[in-house]
Amino acid sequence: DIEIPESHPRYQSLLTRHRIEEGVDKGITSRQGLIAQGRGEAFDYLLGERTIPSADDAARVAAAHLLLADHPVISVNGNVAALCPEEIVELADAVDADIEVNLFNRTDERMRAIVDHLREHGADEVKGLTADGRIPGIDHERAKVDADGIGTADVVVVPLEDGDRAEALGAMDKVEIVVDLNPMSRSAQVATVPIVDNIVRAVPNITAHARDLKDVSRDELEAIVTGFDAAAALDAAERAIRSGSDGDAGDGDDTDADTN
Ligand code: PTJ
Repeated sequence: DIEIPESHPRYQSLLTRHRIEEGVDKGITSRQGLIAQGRGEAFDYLLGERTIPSADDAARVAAAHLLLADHPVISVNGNVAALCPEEIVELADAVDADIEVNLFNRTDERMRAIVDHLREHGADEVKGLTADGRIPGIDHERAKVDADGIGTADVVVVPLEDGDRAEALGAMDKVEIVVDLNPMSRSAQVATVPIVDNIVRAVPNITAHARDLKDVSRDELEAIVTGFDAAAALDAAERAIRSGSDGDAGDGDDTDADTN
């Protein structure tokens, strides 16, 4: 085992990387997951490894969607399972959502390893093994979902999703909440609610917002949801990455003043 001193300036980042390595060793994370992690780290570095204000807003909107949902489902892949299994279980509890394992590179062994891993981290029921539903428009293995899970969900959380599947899920008329550090990725672009943040920060943040919003009326939750502008959130994230600031619109200019 690697010992990382807590005083290291990039302690969290190194810890996260180590979790992905362990995930591969345990047969939870795919080898492609290592590449995905590397890409994510690069964007996170540029964001300053923090939750920018627009991502925090998006997390609150995601929480409102999840509280309003009839049947919310949180989709878990090999990276998410390795990085934040307990946090996923806590979010599912907070918003009364199902957890479903849904893999891009689906194998039976990895499906089972991830289901067991989530159970070890407190999950009761984990969906995904039945695979009696399909996402239309993508090839067989990647299309497999549970009919009583993602198949009939009205709101889905899909962290680190591949672009094709994110598009196909969006085409099924579901509210799609995507967590992706790359605001230019297709998944982020097609999401109803893109959260440009590291999954290890975004998931506990959605849970915290859900707890805050627990006693808020449906009308107020609906106002939070309809007030959200996904394109503006993506623009803010891209600006933050390019400039190293928070990426808030109107920083140093008056673009808000000339909308008429
Ligand atoms: O476990 P599987 O088989 O379902 O495979 C999962 C991966 C992630 C390998 C698969 O979905 C894949 O290939 O994804 P991509 O196309 O590499 O996209 C991953 C996206 O997630 C990229 O845009 C990364 O920037 C982003 N990303 C990587 N790590 C994180 C992240 N976003 C948020 N938090 C992270 N920790």
